[in-house]
Amino acid sequence: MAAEWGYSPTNGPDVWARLFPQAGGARQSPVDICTSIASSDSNLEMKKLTFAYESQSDLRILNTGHGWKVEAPQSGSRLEGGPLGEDIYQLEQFHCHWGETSAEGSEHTVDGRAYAGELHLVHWNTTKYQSFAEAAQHPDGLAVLGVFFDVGNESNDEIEKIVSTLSEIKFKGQFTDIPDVIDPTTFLPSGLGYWTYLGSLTTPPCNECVIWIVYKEPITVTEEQVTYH
Ligand code: B30
Ligand code: ZN
Repeated sequence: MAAEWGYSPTNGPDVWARLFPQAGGARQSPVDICTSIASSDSNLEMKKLTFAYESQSDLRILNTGHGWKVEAPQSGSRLEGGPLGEDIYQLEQFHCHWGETSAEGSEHTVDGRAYAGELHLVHWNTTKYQSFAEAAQHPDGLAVLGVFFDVGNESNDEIEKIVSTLSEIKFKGQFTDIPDVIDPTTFLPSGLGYWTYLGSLTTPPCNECVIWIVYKEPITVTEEQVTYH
């Protein structure tokens, strides 16, 4: 495989397992969510998934070489309940996946259909583990919320706060401060139904450490907000 992983035929998902053995495992993400097979679980409704997110200023945004990532360590933003048992998960970072055109880009698909993009809010289990790195070595270490992007006429104000900084971080490794205050709650759709399953990081090292929570309802962004390259 080429020196660095990516998404081309020579360094893409089909060959990741050569350098990252976990990528050959049995709980790999993303998956196609088959709505006719998905079942509802009354246990999940008994202890509702709740998030207590804090508005954040002075967040740093980074070009990772495969997208953008906003770091939110010590944010105090917490996620608990639902499929997370008794443990509390803290927001560490959020990032996005998108494609060449708005016809593709999401990682999870629903009945074979891709959305234009997918936002990931990445949390780690602070009840059981001491650090994000430690949590990523355990099957209940991380919880990632996935939110699909649908393309429409209305722009998303919170996403715009991020998109407007991207011209400053055109190259891998560059970073800048986000001048606006971000409230992660506003990234979530109004309908709070979700699918959940046990999976993995979707990129190398592909650790099988993620409790996935994927919102059924997408949020709407404009074509311009999701096709920046
Ligand atoms: S995801 O939400 O499943 N797409 C990581 C976190 C979440 C996901 C995927 C990967 C992660 O922490 N990866 C290891 C660290 N990364 C740095 C990073 O977060 O930006 C190193 C890397 O991949 O080579 Cu990209
Ligand atoms: Zn991701």
